[in-house]
Amino acid sequence: MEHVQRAELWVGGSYVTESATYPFDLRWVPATLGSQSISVRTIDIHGRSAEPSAIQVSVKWDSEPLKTTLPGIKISHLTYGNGRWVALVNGLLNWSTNLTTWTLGSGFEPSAGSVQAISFSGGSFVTAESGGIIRTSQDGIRWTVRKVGRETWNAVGFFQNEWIAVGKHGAMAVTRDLQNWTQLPTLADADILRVAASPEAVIAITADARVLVFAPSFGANSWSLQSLPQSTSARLAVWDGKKFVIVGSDRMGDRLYFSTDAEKWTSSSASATGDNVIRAMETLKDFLFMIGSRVIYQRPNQNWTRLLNLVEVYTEAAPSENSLVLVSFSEFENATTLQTFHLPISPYERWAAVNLPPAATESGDLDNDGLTNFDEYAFDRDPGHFDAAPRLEIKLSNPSSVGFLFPLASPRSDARYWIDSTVDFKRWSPEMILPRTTLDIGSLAHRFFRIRAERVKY
Ligand SMILES: [Ca+2]
Ligand SMILES: [Ca+2]
Repeated sequence: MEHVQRAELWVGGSYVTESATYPFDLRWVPATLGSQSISVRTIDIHGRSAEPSAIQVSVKWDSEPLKTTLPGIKISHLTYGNGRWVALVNGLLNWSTNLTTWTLGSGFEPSAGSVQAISFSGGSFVTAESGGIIRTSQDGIRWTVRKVGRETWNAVGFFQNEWIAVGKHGAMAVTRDLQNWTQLPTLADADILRVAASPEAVIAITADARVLVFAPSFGANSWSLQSLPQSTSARLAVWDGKKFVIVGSDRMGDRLYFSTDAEKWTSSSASATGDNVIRAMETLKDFLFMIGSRVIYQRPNQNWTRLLNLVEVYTEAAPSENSLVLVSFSEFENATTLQTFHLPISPYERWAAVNLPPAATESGDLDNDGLTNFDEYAFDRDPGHFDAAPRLEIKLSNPSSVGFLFPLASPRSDARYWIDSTVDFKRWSPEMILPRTTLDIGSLAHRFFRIRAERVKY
């Protein structure tokens, strides 16, 4: 075999794609999970083909959680930023790039306070510690220690170029440079546990279920104080990209509070998510995750969806670029378990979350242009605007074969593009899958072609 001209990829005995350009980059999006056989057929310039034996691969769902157990170490306060993980490992600040190998950071004095929280905010790692200690680092490796007052700091947030520290007995302090801190007058005597910020407002929650709200639109540097109805305590708060979410609890269990403007709040029992007790709450790319006895997530404007049931007790969660890591520590086994999984969405779902109203389905046609919502995605059209159907251009290369020009600059990775043919516009037969572009039509007098997109779920 000499001078390979093109290579074809076959999966499970079916043609998938081909390439005629060295080094023959062949891509395939699996449509089903489990074991599959893959083979590559090469064709040389004389039309002779060769096919080495097939290989077996196992296809797993992208979101299948990866679990790691690290014996002998206790990891807590896991945080991600600047391409690095930072956490308290056996009580000391460590960093890691792979969650498995941990290295001690510098600038940690054992005599300093006990760490209550580590956050990555405003481009810096910031700790909140007892004894008024706040430690900062750009890279998560070298730390600078500062003493800000005497109270225990519980959390640090970032809002409009300012870091805000909150702590015991209503302590609050702000800074613009992480060096010079200004302590604010105390508004609540209870412990302030968490702080969360939207583009317009910042909220801080107290252990006795009150919410401190600061918004520049309220006027001069003023905070307002509200009470969360029904709850006797509050402990978690986030901004999920669209709304503030607070987890509090009443005698019946946990309650969730929602507000887009930090003024008007609605609430529901946490059991609406399928879990009575929420141990951790995180956001990642406008997705809101609740971790209790299971992992539940909510897409923007959509209902709760269960992702997985948990066997271990996971007490915290940390988001990185596209994945969420859950952390569990067992005193009994003296080991930390980490579970990692990627965002449970396909490229189509990500597009739909931005471009379609919540109730729209992939087979719906919002703008009545004959293209389904999925077609609009697959052919890069506007789901809210009447569009022309995708044009399939044909070139005749020789009397017995026809070539097609793919009508898109780049195909979607979770769409499969079919060329169908008909002679009578009544019965269509599938002919081949793009990006294969040449079809042998033999001596048939005439035929019509269309292009069709099919969703590949993974
Ligand atoms: Ca449409
Ligand atoms: Ca359209």
